[in-house]
Amino acid sequence: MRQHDVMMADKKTGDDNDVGVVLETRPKTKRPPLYKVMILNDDYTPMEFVVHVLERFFGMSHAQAFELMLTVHKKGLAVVGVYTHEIAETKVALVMDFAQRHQHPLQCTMEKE
Ligand code: TYC
Repeated sequence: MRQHDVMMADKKTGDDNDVGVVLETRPKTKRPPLYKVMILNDDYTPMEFVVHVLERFFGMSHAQAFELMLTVHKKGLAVVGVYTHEIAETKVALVMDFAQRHQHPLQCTMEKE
């Protein structure tokens, strides 16, 4: 049967084969939203404690940690890492708990990038 004849047959019977299904041509690769984790300066937390926090929870070398601690000390705050929501939330909670247990007022917060 010719294409014209098929179409005419469909028109009469409503026997339509492609009923509005859109097929994906590309796979979805959506990235999750990211969050900056920051630490804030204060007048009381010892420098060595901040360095230890950066090594322990943010995987920095001693030299990297010392440098970033000094940035926070001078500028007031710095981004210490960028993570997905759940990981950022966990880092903030771990740092805040660790600081509180050592009775230091160190503050750690997160913000959408
Ligand atoms: N300002 C603190 C001091 O002089 C050191 C410090 C650095 C505290 C970074 C907090 O996030 C901080 N002892």
